[in-house]
Amino acid sequence: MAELKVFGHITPDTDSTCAPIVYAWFLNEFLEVPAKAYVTGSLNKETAYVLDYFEVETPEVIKSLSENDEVVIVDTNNPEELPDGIKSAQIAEIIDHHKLVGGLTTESPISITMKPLGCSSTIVWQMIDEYEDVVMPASMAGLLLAGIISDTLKFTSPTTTQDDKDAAEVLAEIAAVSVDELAEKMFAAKSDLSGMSASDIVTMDSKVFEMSGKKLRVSVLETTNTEIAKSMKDELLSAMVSKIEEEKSDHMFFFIVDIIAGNADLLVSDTQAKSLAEKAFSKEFVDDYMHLPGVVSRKKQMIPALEGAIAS
Ligand SMILES: [Mn+2]
Repeated sequence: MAELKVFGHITPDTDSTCAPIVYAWFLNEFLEVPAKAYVTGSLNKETAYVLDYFEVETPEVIKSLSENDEVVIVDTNNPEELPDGIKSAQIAEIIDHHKLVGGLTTESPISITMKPLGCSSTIVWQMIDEYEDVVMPASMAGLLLAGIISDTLKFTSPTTTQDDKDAAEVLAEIAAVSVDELAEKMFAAKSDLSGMSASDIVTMDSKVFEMSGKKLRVSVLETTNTEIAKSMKDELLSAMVSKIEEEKSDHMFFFIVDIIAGNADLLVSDTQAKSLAEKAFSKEFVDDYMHLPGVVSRKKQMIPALEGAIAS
């Protein structure tokens, strides 16, 4: 049997890096299925910090797939967010916590585990936890815990479920780490923008959505220090304009999320995007920023609001 390639979405984050690493470990060690984890691009600072902290090697980068590849997809089910060639590869399994968007097909039945939880790492933990004899090393538990802390913003995002909290509690015990301490270090790493260009910042955590025939790029910067990013307004705006021109998308939305305060400041690429945002959130822009108290989740808050506005 060919070695399964296990990976997450493009522009990898902590969940989409850690959940595949742990799932590949589990396939190898306990199901005796040869598997190897990959990442789909370079890691952000938070994820790099987490791998370093738990002394886990950074997986090899995978950019394209062929029909000979057997793959396990984690943390997305969207072909647009997967490496080139995904439609010709043999999909063996999907594990995800995003809405089903369609587009992927298989020749035979496969395992799909999708749950409306705060992150894929929680699902991977639950799948492993079904096997009573699994002994998880501290480092693997630590990676899953980091995935949960990252995706749920330490349980403050509205996407957080009780399952995520329960999993985190057990995983923290196995990993022998404090959730608060690990979260603090991860968020500090995430907030370090040194060495990053405005273009890096506006595309680091970024997804494209098709809505009512329009292509919207929606980016998020989660940080404990919003002032650093906000002070780069002019550079950020021109990086956003260049990005949509280059890829021919219609509008770009960039949410600077304050992890501590639990709110966002929104910057948009153009005037049409401005009116769309005003309709979506019933707020006004002040000095190019729209302040959005309580808004932190792209999946549960930003996208539904924009979809509602664009459809009406
Ligand atoms: Mn995730």
